[in-house]
Amino acid sequence: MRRSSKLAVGLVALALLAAACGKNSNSKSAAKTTRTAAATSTSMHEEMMPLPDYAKGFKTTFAAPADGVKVTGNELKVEVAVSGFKLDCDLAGKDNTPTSAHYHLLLDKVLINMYCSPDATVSMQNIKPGVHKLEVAPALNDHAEVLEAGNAQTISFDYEPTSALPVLTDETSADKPSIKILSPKPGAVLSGAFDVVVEIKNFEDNCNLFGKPGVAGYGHWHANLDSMEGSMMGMGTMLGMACTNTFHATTTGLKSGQTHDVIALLVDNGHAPLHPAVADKVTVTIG
Ligand SMILES: [Cu+2]
Repeated sequence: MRRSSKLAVGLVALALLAAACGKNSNSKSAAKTTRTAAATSTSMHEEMMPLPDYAKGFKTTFAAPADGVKVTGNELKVEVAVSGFKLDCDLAGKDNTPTSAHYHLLLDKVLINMYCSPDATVSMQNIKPGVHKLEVAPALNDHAEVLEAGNAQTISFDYEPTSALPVLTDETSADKPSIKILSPKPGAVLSGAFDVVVEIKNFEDNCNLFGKPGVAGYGHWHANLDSMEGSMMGMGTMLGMACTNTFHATTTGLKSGQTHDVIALLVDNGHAPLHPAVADKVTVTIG
């Protein structure tokens, strides 16, 4: 009995996926015009479709909290159940694989972050009191999300703070933001784990604002490999996001002898690169 209901869910997911693909391929121009913020990059749907067949088997759900939970504190802890793939952030931003991926949490349809642990915490910083949506979706290494109903899950929560965090507001400065990669050094030969260490000036790095509405002068940075353009506002080649001066990276998934650019770029809370771009890069070799 269990088996057949699972199969039914799978078939529905397949049908939905097929329907979604068909719909998207017929409305490419519409998708483009609605994504003016990323006007220079290719339409997200165009890059994302079709998802590889194996993605149909990727599934994430909330083990906790329950749908409709009331949140009175300033963070919401979630527990995610994953099936059909192994959580692996070491491969994020690199080639897609049929077995490893990660998951994304989205707040009111906006990406918060990528995760590789079943437990995650969502900050209520700058969230307005009231009902909000939280979605969990499998994400391939290139961050393409599997958003179909059988793969992703959306719950709502009611934020009724007893003592809300002070709202972070625009911070304007005459000085331009900058980011510089201090490590690795250009020409470094890397093998295994390595840290990308940056120096950021005139910009407030803030994790609690991931996926929140924009606040001038605030955001975080992305560590990318080789490119900061293309699908999903340049996130297709994103190794990960950071809001401290250090990002822990690894050469896992890269081949010995290859040359790559490690790029660090400043982004806003919604993960869009600053305009004009503020970035730095170093070229390294995989040992
Ligand atoms: Cu980001």
